[in-house]
Amino acid sequence: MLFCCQGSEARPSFSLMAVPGLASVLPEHLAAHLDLGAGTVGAHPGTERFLSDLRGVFHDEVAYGEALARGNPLVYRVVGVAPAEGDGQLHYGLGTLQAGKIGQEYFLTKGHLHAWRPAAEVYVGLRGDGRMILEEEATGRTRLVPLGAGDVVYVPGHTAHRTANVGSEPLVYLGIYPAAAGHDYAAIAERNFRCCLVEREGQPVLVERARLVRGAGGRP
Ligand code: PAN
Ligand code: ZN
Repeated sequence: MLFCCQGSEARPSFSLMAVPGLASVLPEHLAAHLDLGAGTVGAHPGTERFLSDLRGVFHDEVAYGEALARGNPLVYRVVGVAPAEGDGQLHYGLGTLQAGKIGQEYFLTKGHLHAWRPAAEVYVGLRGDGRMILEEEATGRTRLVPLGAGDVVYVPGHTAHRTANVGSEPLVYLGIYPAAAGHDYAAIAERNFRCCLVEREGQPVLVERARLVRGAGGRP
């Protein structure tokens, strides 16, 4: 086995990622602590999405503009961890999605397809009350599934996915996916999801985007 040295510490080199077993992963990537309150995974850096990063995501552009004029809140944060690359390896991410709405539509993530379309993903809800919107790429067929504390969601390959917070506390969840999955945001940025998750009489309801009037508070 080859090692590279940093100071007195000998550690496996990333040039050995093809080596199977423990040597393929840096020791500090074998275990990490999730802080569900802070939304952190050890000291791994996160990506933050503010309301201004989500232009075009919400159907009610008037409500979006008004909300942005009032401030630019953090909507969600994702800490992605890539312990190893290569066939069979996994990556994971801890998501923390704030509670809120734009018009009648709940705060949600941008959503994406995996660049490697067959890549599936498992989500585990850790805190809060959320939903996942799953949309089959080829047909637009859509499913709404619960993602709250204790819920597990299986996202099949070839399926666009996004999370929404339908509660009043931050929604915290873990997503685990193949290292080779990659993230394709372009297709979603172009056409968005077919359905929106809006509040109707206090309940989250999935409504076809085409049936919602833009800028009219989400009413059909
Ligand atoms: C998740 C997502 C996370 C943020 O880790 O990346 O929920 O959503 P967006 O990536 O759509 O902004 C995942 O599905 N990874 O594959
Ligand atoms: Zn994903």
